[in-house]
Amino acid sequence: MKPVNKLTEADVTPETIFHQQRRQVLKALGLGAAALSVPGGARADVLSWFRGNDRPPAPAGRPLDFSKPEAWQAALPLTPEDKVSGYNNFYEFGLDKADPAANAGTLKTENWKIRIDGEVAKPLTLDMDDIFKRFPQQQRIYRMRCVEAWSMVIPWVGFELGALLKAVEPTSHARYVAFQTLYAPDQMPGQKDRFIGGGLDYPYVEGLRLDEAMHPLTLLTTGVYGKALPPQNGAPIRLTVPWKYGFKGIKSIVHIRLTREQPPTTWNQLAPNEYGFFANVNPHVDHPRWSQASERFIGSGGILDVKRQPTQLFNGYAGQVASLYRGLDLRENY
Ligand SMILES: Nc1nc2c(c(=O)[nH]1)N[C@H]1C(S)=C(S)[C@@H](COP(=O)(O)O)O[C@H]1N2
Ligand SMILES: [Mo]
Repeated sequence: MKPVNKLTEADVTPETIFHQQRRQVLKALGLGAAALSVPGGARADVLSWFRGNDRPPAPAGRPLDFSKPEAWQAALPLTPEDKVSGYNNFYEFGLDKADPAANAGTLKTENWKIRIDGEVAKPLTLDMDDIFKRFPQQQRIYRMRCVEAWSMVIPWVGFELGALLKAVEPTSHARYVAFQTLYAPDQMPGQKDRFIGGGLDYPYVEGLRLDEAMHPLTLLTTGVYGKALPPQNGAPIRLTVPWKYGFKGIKSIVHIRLTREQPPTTWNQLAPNEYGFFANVNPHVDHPRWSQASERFIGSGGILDVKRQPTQLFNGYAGQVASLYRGLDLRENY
């Protein structure tokens, strides 16, 4: 077990739990120790996956109304729903991939409010009814790439963050957008206990440059697989930025603030040399402790059918977003 302040995203399954589960995993895999002679983070991840797959599918959320614009229905093999909602990172509910599905039922999403303020002419507080009334929902099939080198393809339901930002009328000083997750230690055990929460500072915070936030690919997401987000995926509203590593996709948002200065972000504060502000998916810029050249695609296969595939620059969205970073050194600005 690493000291709490040295925990990083890909290295978080406590050794004790790992050793407890190890025999069970080996048995289930029908394999010897050689199968697990991979780096610690990846090994813990294999373990997590096994445990996640062992779980019943997540309870379905309420069906949503949405359109399916042709341009966004990418013809890619989808990650099955039980994996999208059974294999999660949401450290407020524990570090293991199966923990959010098991523990996030305590999240209270009724009467949710989201506040948008800061460098805007028209600050707003919206509830979810207001959101659904003002912003028509769309299904969009996006790739999702976690910094831990696994990936999914997910049919999200949501709307462009840019539409909400236009409604609040950013001032000429607005250059960044800061996001904050709910802070409610009574509902989120990881916010009360540093061991459960992995030593992150809570509330979880994230940020984008204003031009990234205004990009049409950037969504506020309210559903997945046609239904309201289950709590483990960040109910009732979370961010989806498909060309960036998954940790930018902050969950269960209560506050959006437009700012002049670049806002602090949770993973960057924990380990600035490992997790940058930009976090653009990039096969040529490795994480200090593992390669980003390829990724494990989590599809419909079993644990032995994990498909390794090349990582794509900007996660396959370079055609749409590369112009945002013209002239920027992507190695320095990771
Ligand atoms: N509040 C909060 N948001 C979060 C996280 C978290 O721990 N807490 N994990 C991030 C990470 S690392 C990833 S990969 C994605 C995972 O989203 P998913 O579980 O819906 O696939 O959520 C991101 N958003
Ligand atoms: Mo992640």
